[in-house]
Amino acid sequence: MAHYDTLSLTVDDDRIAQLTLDRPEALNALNSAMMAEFAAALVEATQSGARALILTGKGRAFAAGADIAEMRDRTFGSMSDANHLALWERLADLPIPTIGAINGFALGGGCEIAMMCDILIAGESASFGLPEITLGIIPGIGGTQRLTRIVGKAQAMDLILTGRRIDADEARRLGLISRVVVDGEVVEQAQVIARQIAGSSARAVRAAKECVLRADQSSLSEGLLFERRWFHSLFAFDDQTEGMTAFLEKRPARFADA
Ligand code: CO8
Repeated sequence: MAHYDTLSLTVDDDRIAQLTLDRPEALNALNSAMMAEFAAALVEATQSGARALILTGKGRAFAAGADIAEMRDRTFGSMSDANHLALWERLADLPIPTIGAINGFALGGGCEIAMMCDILIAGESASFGLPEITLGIIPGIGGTQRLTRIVGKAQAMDLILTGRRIDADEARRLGLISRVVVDGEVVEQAQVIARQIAGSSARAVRAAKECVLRADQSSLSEGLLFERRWFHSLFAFDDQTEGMTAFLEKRPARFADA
């Protein structure tokens, strides 16, 4: 694994990658150096053959948003000319499942990155919010779009226009996250989920992820056709025969590496 200054990347024997944002002194505020390393680490994790990626933060935050100290003196030119921030979006495009393990504050850009994950779980004392409005800006890496799709217009307007923070329970009630777990066990629980996923057919996992994501981007009829085509396609691979034979023979399935 390469050395990174603002984050760490590990891949264990079960091929679970863990990317940990590591600027705890600034509550893992997201700066340019971290964005470049983040994009590089996603490539490295994918190329390592990882079957799932856990994303978390070191210390008492997942990430408290974009680095305000770095951002304060930016201009329209410096932001738009370099299409600043575009690299964060790479997370949403990752082919393998991503699990956000939210261990504390997930605010602003931190909340936006969290929403790019496929599965989101959080510790009891985690908190979420898009407080950009209080800084004279708006969310810039998908917050207005993803939050609205996830929780609907009424809740998204409430959160984005007020900038208020919500706790993990409210986030779960709104459908922003799927599970609340004991503080201190967030990464462990994410690993349990990742191992479950890694034990399934990699092709079926990829198909399922693509189909669910398609629901946001297509009409129902197009999405249903996309799903059916993927469903048919999976019968072209040995994993389908193995999975069904294993069930009938009452033994665990042994799926081939994809
Ligand atoms: N940027 C820079 N430094 C930060 C940030 C931040 N976003 N958040 C916290 N820090 C620093 C603090 O300045 C402080 O540093 P120091 O010890 O040197 O003074 C250290 O982290 C600890 O923070 P606090 O002392 O404030 O800790 P508290 O427990 O009192 O408060 C809070 C924690 C509530 C999380 C508070 O730090 C806070 O409100 N932080 C800012 C949250 C925020 O407004 N986030 C939105 C930023 S804007 C944004 O994300 C734009 C998104 C669009 C682009 C996305 C690009 C990635």
